[in-house]
Amino acid sequence: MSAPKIVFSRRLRQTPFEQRALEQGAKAFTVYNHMPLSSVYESPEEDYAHLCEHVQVWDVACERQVEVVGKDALALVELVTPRDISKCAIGQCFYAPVCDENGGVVNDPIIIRLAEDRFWVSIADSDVLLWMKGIAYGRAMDVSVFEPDVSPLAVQGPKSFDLMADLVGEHIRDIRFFWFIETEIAGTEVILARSGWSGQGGFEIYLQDSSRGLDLWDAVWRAGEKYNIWAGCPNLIERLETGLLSYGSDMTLDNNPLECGLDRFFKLGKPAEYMCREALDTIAAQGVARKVVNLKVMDDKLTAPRSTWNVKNETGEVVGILTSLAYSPKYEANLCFATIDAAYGNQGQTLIVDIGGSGFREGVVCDLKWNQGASI
Ligand code: THG
Repeated sequence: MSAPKIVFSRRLRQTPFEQRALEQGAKAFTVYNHMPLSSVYESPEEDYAHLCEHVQVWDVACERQVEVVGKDALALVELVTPRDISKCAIGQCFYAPVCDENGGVVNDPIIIRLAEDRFWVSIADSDVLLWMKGIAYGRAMDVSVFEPDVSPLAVQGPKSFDLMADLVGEHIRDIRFFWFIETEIAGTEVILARSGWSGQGGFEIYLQDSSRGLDLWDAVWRAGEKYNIWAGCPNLIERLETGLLSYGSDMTLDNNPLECGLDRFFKLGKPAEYMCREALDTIAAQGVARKVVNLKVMDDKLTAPRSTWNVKNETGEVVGILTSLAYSPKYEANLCFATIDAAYGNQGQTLIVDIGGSGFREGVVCDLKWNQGASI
């Protein structure tokens, strides 16, 4: 049976770079913020190997922006996240969970501070625009919340620095991780940030005029030809090696940021008002009931399941579920994210993965760098 196809109708919003992604041979797409996001070009393994050695350009326009501007902009952004946004300088980006009143993770965006009273919330796959517009309206805040004509194009991989230096100038090497500059590429104004959804280093170019998407892509492409540039996309193998959680897969509204380990990006009890304050204080006082962990499964190369696989303890009791999986050539193991009862979530814990009723494999809980602790 051949795989079903995605129909590119008008309802599936078009990206400014989409034509180039298709021309470059994107073989599969997923849908993210109501937009196509490519997921494979050659094969997941070849895309991964190339990303780790060269440079790729990614159409990540689906990482939509929610612009928040006006007198109450900071207050609104503070309200929706436990991270202290008053510490985010103009020119800086903060990775910060957006949480509801129960502490549930609504999204895990990058928050970009463009001015004292102007932010972009660069979202993962959920409708943050509606959430934030609703809160602003309900509280009669003096702020405007809308989706601007902004589309990120990522340039990722070890050779991205040489490429961008050729294209924009040597000064781009001085942009610190999670900071940005304003510049021009292909005659169009862009925000150039040192960020991106891989651990291989690189940049994100925020295009601010969708009619110039192909020109921007082509300028990057031409500068990249001498560095063996490929079209690419967020890669499952690489993001598991790097430990990047994917909203909707590894965490949902049903999870709180403490059990996801996102609390390493903020400290509870910031001065500003935020709507998940009480909920997170209560969870922190009681301790989390479960944990999102890195689980390493040795033996043969497994293929990610469509539905979740159960994770069991030594007596066969279900203690969690596996949410993402990829075979890593670097670690010669299947790397997974799993949500596990807290009692079984410590580094070095061995667990049994029930691979869809067709067998069992032993897994071990690892730290963020896939170390498995002293007990193994
Ligand atoms: N770029 C932009 N927008 C985005 C993403 C992106 N929106 C959706 C999604 N990705 C948001 N999620 C993440 C998750 C992790 C990181 C970036 C975006 C990330 N994390 C690093 C880490 O965990 O080691 C560093 C975080 C830090 O030190 O602050 O890079 O990719 N525009």
